[in-house]
Amino acid sequence: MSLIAKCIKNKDKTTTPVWLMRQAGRYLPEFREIRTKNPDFIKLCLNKNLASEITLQPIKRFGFDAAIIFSDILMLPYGLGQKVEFKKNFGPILGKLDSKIEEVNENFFTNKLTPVYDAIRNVKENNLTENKEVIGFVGAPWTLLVYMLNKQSPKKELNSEILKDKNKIKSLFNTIDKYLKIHIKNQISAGATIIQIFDSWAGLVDDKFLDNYIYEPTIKLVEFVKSFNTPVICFPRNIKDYKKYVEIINPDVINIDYNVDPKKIRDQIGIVIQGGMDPKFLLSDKEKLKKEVLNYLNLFKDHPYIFNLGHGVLPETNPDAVDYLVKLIRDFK
Ligand code: 1CP
Repeated sequence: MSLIAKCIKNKDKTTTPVWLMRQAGRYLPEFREIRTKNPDFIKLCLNKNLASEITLQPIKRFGFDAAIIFSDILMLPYGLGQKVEFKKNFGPILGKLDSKIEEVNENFFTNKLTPVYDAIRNVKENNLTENKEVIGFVGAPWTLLVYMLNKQSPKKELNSEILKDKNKIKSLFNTIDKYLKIHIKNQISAGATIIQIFDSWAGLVDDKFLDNYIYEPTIKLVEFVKSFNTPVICFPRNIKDYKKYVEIINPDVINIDYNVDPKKIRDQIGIVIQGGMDPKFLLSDKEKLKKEVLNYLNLFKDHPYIFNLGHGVLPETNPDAVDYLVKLIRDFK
């Protein structure tokens, strides 16, 4: 049994498992080497051999307890036929959402994303992932809806007009729900042993819309994942009330961001907790990093806890700092 499975299934507290969001990515020289030769990001995600190689890079280097498949949450709009491009130093740019989306069917979608599922199969077959989890993932319905309608990161600008047409939103939520379920099912069939749902823009939703935009669409997905007997991790980044979210959604694991007080969350929430540490600590000196890591490990020593960050590893992170982080966690008694 993997350390993560012991933590989730047995609520084991004796050993803290570790993996990091964005562990496969730009802070690794071996990733940048591949990336330079593959300027089209979507094409890279659809190259099953390179995608599985990139997924395994951080496992080889650091021996993390889980491999997260190298892909992107925006593969869903791509699979639905919406144009998705990544512009250097800008982020994603999506094309117009036209009525052709209604002509998409399960075959069309699955065919477009088959290399993602093949990459999961490749990763599963590699002995590096023996006794480790293979994490498949999706964007949460709200976060995907925002990208699909806003057509760029809401960090750049969120056009409030996009949320005015309630019928359009309802119908898009239905489409997203249908294809997210297909995407989840396909990833589990290919061998994903856990599903993580990233709601990166949950923090943008006003309290009065939480039911419609966050809770209702997410509950359906969480129940769907659980129906496969597969654990589900939710990350509603910057949501104001994690306790309420957990009570309503009831995932197996909740990933917290770095703007909340981990001690308060620990005292409020009974389920397995993941993450929390500000990724910026990986940019600071060893002493500061050590103090923060030990702070999290001590806070959670009597609570089932998976070490991770409060958001993704920053591109400017030195891999030596990640090495040191993993060592601190492995040596903690
Ligand atoms: O080289 C590059 O320029 C590509 C950078 C990159 C990478 C490595 C992007 C572009 N996506 C990814 C991979 C990725 N994305 C993974 C798999 C690898 C891993 O985690 O190790 C995962 C799980 C994601 C998830 C993802 N994509 C999220 C949710 C988590 C989060 O960061 O909040 C989001 C919002 C995206 C969209 C996305 N993909 C990439 C960018 C630049 C963005 C936009 C982010 C934004 O709007 O600010």
